[in-house]
Amino acid sequence: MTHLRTRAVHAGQHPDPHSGAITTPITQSTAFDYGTLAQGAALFAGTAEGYRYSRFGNPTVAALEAKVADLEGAPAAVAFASGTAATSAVVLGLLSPGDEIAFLGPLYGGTEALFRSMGERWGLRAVDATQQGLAASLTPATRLVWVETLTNPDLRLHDLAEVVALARARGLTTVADNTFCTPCLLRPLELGIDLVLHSMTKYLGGHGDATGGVVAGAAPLVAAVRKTGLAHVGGNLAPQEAFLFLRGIKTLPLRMAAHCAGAAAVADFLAAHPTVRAVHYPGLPTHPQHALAQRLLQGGFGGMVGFELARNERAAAAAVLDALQLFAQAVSLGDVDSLACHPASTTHSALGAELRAAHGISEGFIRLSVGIEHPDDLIADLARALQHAV
Ligand code: 3LM
Repeated sequence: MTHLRTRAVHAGQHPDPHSGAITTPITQSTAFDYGTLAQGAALFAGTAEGYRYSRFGNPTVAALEAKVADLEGAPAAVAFASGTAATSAVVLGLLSPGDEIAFLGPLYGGTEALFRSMGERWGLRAVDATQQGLAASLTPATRLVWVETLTNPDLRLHDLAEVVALARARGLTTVADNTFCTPCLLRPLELGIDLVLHSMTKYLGGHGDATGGVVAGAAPLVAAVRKTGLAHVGGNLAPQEAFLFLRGIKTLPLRMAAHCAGAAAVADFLAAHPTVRAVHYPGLPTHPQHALAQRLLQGGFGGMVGFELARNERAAAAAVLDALQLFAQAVSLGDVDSLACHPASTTHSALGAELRAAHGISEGFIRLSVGIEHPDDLIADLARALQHAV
């Protein structure tokens, strides 16, 4: 299986040994019969492989972990109940009080808020390296470097080769949140990143019906994250949700192609519209990192589009968003349905006005998650709504 489209369908899937079922069954069981005391003791001592209790592992969840690991080119993966559970498992699993996380922002507002509030309460310092650059932000206490492969909400990229080179020279662990790109567009581990993370809630699931997260990378790192995130914190993914992600991922490459084509058409439309002062889409030749995007991304520039209204104020954003009919006004992203939101008052509200201003998230910024509907219908909806922007 060499092609991603084939692996998206088949990886992690084996006919059920009892029934021959092709689709991975939902193993809805809390505990597993290990038969003998000796086997139970070996499972708990970690000297035998097998299932014992679904907080530690479950066959449906394991099939999903194997599928994601395969698509990201990772030796191992561990699934969680949300992307945020995955993020906190990495932070709590790999860091100790006194350690620092250097991040290139902006990040999803919840991730940055987690680093700054929960992290700092537990003695972890979050260092925002966005302005002064990573090299100048690293200290002897830095342990982790965190980036998003396409930043939320403004669709910037980082030169991952540079990030890896800097981190490797100092023995730091790198984490790339690949939620916006998916392994269809970019596989960070191939570039030397240590751990890749997804909110599966988004493109991997793809249908807006399940919440989940995953971390993939080298086996010892994933084992540390697994132990903290599952055994200690209990953030395990439910088997029914794992089933939805297994099904969703089968069509991921097809959906991503449609998301990318739709977003490119929407970005072109917005770039020519008189009420729009800036469009953030890495596929546009005017994007400051278009050349880097061409180098890093394969097969498209993603399904997310950000834009800023010429009348750069909340009232203008509200007038446009409230007038949309086909786009749902909602947070989240990566669904087959198109979604639109106002990051300053929703996804990035927890940051506060000062940090948002530092990241350039203005009151007139609107974020679109372009679904798989026909782009002409989406553009007609935007054209109608933008009449309210003046
Ligand atoms: C959002 N983002 O609308 P969950 N990493 C990235 C993300 O965008 C997100 C997470 C992790 C949004 C969610 S806002 C209330 C809704 C790049 C989530 C966290 O824990 O599965 O939501 O993933 O931008």
